[in-house]
Amino acid sequence: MSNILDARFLKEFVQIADEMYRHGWDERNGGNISMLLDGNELDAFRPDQGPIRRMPTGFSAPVLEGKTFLVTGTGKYFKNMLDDPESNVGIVRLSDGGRNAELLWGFSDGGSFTSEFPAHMMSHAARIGIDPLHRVVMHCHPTNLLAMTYVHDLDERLFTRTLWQMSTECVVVFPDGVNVLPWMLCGTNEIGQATAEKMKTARLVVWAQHGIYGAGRTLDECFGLIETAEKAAEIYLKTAHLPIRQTITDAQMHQLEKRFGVRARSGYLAPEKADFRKKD
Ligand code: 2HA
Ligand code: ZN
Repeated sequence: MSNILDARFLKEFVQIADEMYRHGWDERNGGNISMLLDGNELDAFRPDQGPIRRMPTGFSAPVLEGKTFLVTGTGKYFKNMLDDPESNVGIVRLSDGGRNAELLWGFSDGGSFTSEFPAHMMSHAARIGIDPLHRVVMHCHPTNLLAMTYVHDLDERLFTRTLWQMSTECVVVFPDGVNVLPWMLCGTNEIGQATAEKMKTARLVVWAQHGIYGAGRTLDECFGLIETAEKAAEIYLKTAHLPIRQTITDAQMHQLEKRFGVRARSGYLAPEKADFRKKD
């Protein structure tokens, strides 16, 4: 049996957590990550061992029955993930229709999964329904995106359009845009359900005055999504108080759609014909 600490999926997971910490997105115990393990990743590491212990989840998620996740622990610091994965991270398998999580590895100091487990698991359930290759949910507290939720309209179309205008690659990286939840109490099934609902139409969900959720097929994709949106928010905050002389127009975004083969979220850009009329 191989040592799970050598597993590529675990190394990548804690490396990304460390990168997030170094970006300043995960102060103290802020943030959490979960990644669906698609089955055979674990085969080399724990042939047929039973669960270490069983932990109630407080919700039900029948579509996740039997699915296994690598997940960060409650109260754990991203700063410490790389040095000590075994106590900061766990591998859990959902059972009893999602009502219980069986610990297969990790949380070696007696810990448990993140307090945001409902938002993570419900988001996984929502994204798997849309994209069979979906794997990763990531939550963090990026400074500029968070700051933006204090000064910008929280209307999803307006919020998305502002981010798209802040850098040419934004509409290409997140053509589905950014959904926004108003401030809600974190760690609850209610915010979990609301986040999952928002995840049905976008891979980025901002929690106003708190942070952001990202979903993706890989750790890199998910990290890159948040990184791109966060950089756009930074440019917004650097320019919002200055007189704007020019921006990226909707006509230019339509050019980007064609060049990169993406479709901006329906109704978020002015129709192309309207742009042509404006130019006449
Ligand atoms: O404690 O980020 O939302 C981790 C969090 C809660
Ligand atoms: Zn948080």
